[in-house]
Amino acid sequence: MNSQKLYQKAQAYLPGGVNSPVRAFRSVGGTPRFLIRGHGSHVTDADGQEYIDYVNSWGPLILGHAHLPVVRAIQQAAAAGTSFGAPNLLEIELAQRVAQAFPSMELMRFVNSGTEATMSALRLARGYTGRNRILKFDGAYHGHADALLAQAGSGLATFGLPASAGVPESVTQDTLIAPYNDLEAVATLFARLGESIAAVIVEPVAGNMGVVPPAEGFLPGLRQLTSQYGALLIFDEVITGFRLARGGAQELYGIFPDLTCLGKIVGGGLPVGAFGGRREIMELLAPLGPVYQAGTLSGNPLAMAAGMATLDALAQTPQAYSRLDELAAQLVGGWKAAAHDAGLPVTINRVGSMFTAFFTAGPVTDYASAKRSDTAVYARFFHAMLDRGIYLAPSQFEAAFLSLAHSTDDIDTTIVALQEALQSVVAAGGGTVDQGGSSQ
Ligand code: HOZ
Repeated sequence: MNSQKLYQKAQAYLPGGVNSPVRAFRSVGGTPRFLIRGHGSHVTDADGQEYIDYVNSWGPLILGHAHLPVVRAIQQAAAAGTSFGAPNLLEIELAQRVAQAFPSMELMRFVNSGTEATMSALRLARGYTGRNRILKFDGAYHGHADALLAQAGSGLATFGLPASAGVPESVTQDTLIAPYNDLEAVATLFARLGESIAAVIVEPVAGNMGVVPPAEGFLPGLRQLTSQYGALLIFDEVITGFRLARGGAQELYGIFPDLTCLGKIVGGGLPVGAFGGRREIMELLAPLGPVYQAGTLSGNPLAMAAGMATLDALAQTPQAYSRLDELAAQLVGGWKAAAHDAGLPVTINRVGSMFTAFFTAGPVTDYASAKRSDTAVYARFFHAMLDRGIYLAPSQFEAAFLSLAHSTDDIDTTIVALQEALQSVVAAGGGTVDQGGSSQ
């Protein structure tokens, strides 16, 4: 198998053979597929096997793979120079489009990844408020900046402990952790420590513990508490921005943060992040203010061109979001029916075109309930789907994404595969692969 050979070769040069851990299939077992081509809703691996793709590069490819106008825009930009490290025209054009979709982002800065966006937004929030503490939610993932690689210790809503080797306790001690959707825990923390909290950072729809929607009142409650205590509300819309609606989750739920972090779709599949918000906050950023942040490839013309072409194609696609929603509803409906027929307890959380099927009776409302999913069953299911030409995330704790390139035929084919795969999982008596936990 070519993927097998490539995986062996990769391990000679890259730790674990990969450049990002979840790709190594450790939580589902087996050999990661080396993907050599993507077209529309399909990807092809090094063995010539084709798959219907529900990973979509973890979300950016809302138009599908190698969408022609995006490819052309990148080619055209590349021919004019790949990087200047100087102001260029395209960054203004993309910023204008983002500001139109996200009115809360009065000023913004482009960076190269979601990690950079969240890390920089937190620095800015600390600079603006003159406070050190930040609050994040258990199981939420905002990239791999040290302060955000924190996990809860024992007890409710405690100070963060390092979630990775190499992260000093001195960095995570200012990170407070509360369970997602637990407004009471957040209120308790604010009552105790509110004067020292710079910001609450939240995925308005959690996407990195699997998909978990915000409970009724959760986002308004966060907005109210942060305003009351003079802390900033930061929405990490790296996944949800331009995915759930043109204006992201903030448009969908009508709750507007002080700062927003974007990535993925805004770069059209090239490496981009962005953070932005109220003018008076953003004006603290260098060169206007004292909060430092910089990058040679920030505002890179290729990435800006890919982002612009993607946002333009989205804007020109009639009913883009209702079409995505309908396709996703059709797929999830078939998935639920197939799980019911197979007699497997499955809870599917879906918001628009992002969703996760958890192997538990549910409900899944936070990280603790997400972790009740039988991940060994997920591993068997994942491989049963892969064998049938369906490429899902190689981890239970991720989202599946649809693109506008997916067709109703793709959905029908996937539902047939789901029926067979779920039956085969039941016939095999559940899962056998030992799990290593969440794979962010
Ligand atoms: N951080 C991504 C999962 N939420 C995975 C990135 C990747 O492996 O490409």
